[in-house]
Amino acid sequence: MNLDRIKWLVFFPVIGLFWASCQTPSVPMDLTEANVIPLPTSVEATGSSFELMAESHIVISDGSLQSTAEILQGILKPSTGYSLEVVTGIPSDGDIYLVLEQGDAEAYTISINEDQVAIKGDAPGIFWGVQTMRQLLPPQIEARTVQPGPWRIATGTITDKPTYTYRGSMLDVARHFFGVDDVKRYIDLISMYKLNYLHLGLSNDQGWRIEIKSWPRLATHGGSTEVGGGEGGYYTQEDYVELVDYAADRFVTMVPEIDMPGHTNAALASYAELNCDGKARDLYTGIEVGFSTLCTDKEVTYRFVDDVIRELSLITPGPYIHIGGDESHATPIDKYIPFVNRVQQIVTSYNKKVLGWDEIANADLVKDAVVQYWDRADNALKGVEQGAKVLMSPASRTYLDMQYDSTSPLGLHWAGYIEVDTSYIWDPASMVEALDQDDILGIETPLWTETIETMDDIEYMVFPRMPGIAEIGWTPSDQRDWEEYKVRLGKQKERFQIMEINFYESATVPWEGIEKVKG
Ligand code: IFG
Repeated sequence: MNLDRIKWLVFFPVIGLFWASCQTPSVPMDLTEANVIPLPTSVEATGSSFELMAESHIVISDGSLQSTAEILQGILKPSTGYSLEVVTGIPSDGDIYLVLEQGDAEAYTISINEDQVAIKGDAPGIFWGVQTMRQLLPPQIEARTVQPGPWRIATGTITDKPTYTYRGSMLDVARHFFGVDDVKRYIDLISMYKLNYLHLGLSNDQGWRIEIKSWPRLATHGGSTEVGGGEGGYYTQEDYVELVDYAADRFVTMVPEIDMPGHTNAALASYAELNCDGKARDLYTGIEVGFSTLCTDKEVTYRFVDDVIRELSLITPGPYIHIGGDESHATPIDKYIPFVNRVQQIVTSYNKKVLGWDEIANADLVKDAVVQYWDRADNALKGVEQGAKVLMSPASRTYLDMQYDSTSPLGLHWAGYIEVDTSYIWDPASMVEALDQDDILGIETPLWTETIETMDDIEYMVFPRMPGIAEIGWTPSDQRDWEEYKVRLGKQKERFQIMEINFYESATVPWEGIEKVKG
């Protein structure tokens, strides 16, 4: 047999097989088989595919979409190697088209045909549509180095909008301090799953984390340590504004918390006059709660609160200031109530809305106050009786500082062990008797950091439970089912691995993806 025939019979098929094996596994060409989290409201497939090409552009219908287009370009360019120039105007074949249209808040549609992907909606809706689109592409799209294509998306139409308008995460940066870059990554991760509020726990017994120019020792002294005695840290107001802007570009609204009158040892250690006995407290590096209180009898306390709330309001464009109010066991209730009432007046005097842990419902709530249910359902109901909305953060379902199970190396378990299924199988609108969906502003998943010290620790606790809680905030409960969701979650494994997310590989999830090299 001559050489030619051998080539045809052996060489080319081998090359062909090799070439095929190098191809990015193409996503299923059935759009309804896409594994998007949160589950979109409706998906219709037309059974063909769109392919992103080197000549593709990102076309925007309005200059206000420039930032979203550049964030999309930042996702696609490193892994495809395509320049994906952002231009304003009319799209050509092969382009991604972002079209600003007024409609339901945060709603979007993605229309995919063989020639174009068009994402239409209001500004946040388009950003959420971009998060959905990145999940329609192969997981390799998340790589930061050029991967082999092709980059195909199944054709069809996705129509989507959120159930709750407030879908948040709370990051406690007081027990352990996390720098600007860690918080930016956290914002990247929560916005990928359409969470739109970041509640930062800026002060607590163990640390004060935000510069207040009129009370400088709060940060310089109160921010100088943390749980375990580490060096702590704090955000200058410039750092904080950088985080607010970074979050805003991803349609995440910042909610700063100054916890009071309890959980205030860092402030009490920084300024003697804030203590009833006039003696500054020692800095505290333990994890007890409920032992501290501002001196509610002294006028200087309210000047302090006013200065703090004023400076914070000036650098917080979002509607809420969180005043804490939890676990004030060292503040007699007859002093707690007038204190919370005065603090609420201070917040509203700076045109901000009050958000507070559920204990604040024992005070006289101002208009538009929001009660964050974490512990006492009766407090949540007291809030509703006063006309407040409830932000659902039941500790037994949403506290991601809870261990997954008794073997988890990180976390606490006072609210119980919270495995991935436990954090998903519940409905905010039926969690508390007599608390209906109309009473609920939304959902928020707190991560307290007594035992959490690094970004890897954060990711271990937040992945994979946070995507499921994000789905609870976004997808109607009658469209949610754990047996179906866990399969979609399992298929996110490759994406987590490529993004180097340090996720917990829970046994409750049927994981699919690159086998982790043990060792
Ligand atoms: N409860 C405290 C938090 C934190 C948490 C740890 C609230 C509102 C226990 N208050 O949760 O400061 O210590 O799981």
